[in-house]
Amino acid sequence: MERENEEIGKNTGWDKMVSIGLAGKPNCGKSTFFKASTMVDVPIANYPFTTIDAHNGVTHVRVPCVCRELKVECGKCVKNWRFVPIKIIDVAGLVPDAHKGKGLGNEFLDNLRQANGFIHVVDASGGTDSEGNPVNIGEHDPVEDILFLEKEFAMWYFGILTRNWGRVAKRINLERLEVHEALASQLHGAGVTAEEIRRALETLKLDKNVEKWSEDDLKDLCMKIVEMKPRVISANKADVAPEENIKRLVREFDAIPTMAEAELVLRMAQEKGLIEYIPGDDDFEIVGKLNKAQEKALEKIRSFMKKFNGTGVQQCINKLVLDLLEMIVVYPVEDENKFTDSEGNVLPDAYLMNRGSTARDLAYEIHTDIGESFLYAVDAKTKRRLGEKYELSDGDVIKIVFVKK
Ligand SMILES: Nc1nc2c(ncn2[C@@H]2O[C@H](COP(=O)(O)OP(=O)(O)OP(=O)(O)O)[C@@H](O)[C@H]2O)c(=O)[nH]1
Ligand SMILES: [Mg+2]
Repeated sequence: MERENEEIGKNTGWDKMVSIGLAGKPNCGKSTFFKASTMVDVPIANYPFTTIDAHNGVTHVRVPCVCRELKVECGKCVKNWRFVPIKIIDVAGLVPDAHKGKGLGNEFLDNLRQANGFIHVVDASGGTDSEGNPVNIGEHDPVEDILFLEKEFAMWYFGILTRNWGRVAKRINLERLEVHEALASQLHGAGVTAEEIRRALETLKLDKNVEKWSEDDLKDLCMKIVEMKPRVISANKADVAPEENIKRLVREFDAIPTMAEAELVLRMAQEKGLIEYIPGDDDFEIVGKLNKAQEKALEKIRSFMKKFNGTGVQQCINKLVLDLLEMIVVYPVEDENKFTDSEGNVLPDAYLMNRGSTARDLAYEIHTDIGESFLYAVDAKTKRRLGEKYELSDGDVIKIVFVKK
């Protein structure tokens, strides 16, 4: 797996890859989640600031492979589950007042700006305080951590916007600029898009004249912008969390109960040939010889998985990318009859695309030259010819026909 990370790092696709960030206070389990989902070795320990430098790795979204529907063998999936690569970023923990430089401060926020969305890892057990120091289980309220993280992000945006506010507001009026676009150019470095700002503005009734906005107006706007960023709450350490914490996090924040540690154990046991496990499944099979301690540990994990439908790790990733970022998977092929590339590989690639993308967008995604010389596409399932504006559906198998130079 580590080799895969290096290889992907070298090709240009790395920059274009969908990326998700792991956010949260110190000691909540971000690196455990990261290591489990990438199998990249990173330090994990029960004290704050174990992680100092950000790590990038490759994890996967799990989708049903289209080979089953097409009744072909593709050799690219695991028991008809296809794992489509995305980038995941593990960062240092965030403590209150990070935006003022406390803890490791703004560096953390900078490392996350390329992320399309976040998994906010929360210590649902309440066994660590707001700075990640161990306390008794149930002593700290995890909801506080969610609210504080959102506020930190908002204050970070606010800090950027207020830096040049007078000048920016004047320019918006003088040059009649679109407010969301002008603000997006300020917040670009923080990874905020014009669309997120536009939607945030829609929910607020701010004065048409931006020069009349108060500091509180700007703060409100920043809080709304944070709400627009796709994020999933991972209620981690659910194995030791009080029941009412889990219930509340699920009910109020749509959180996913997670046991990142279990996912890590399962992936390592799988690598050693002790078990058969497909990430995202709600069970596993023991196939190797285990000692008593291993058996006991795995049975504890199995009962967690039965209760919560899996370890929660794959569920968080899938929910963020497929439900919140609204991405679909399409399969480009060169031979629409055999579903292969030019070398005969069946369904060689699976691309994550934004819902609403067109056949031409797919052509550009494959290669700029193919996008520019696009003629038409073919739906390999029906053999129908498709125009450039055809809107892709999840699971489409598409051949692009273009002018060869
Ligand atoms: N019980 C339990 N403990 C967990 C779980 N996931 C992680 N831990 C433990 O939580 C502690 C912190 O884990 P890390 O992954 O280092 O946490 P982090 O958020 O990366 O911490 P920093 O890098 O310091 O910000 C370690 O002792 C882990 O073993 C879980 O699902 N259940
Ligand atoms: Mg860490």
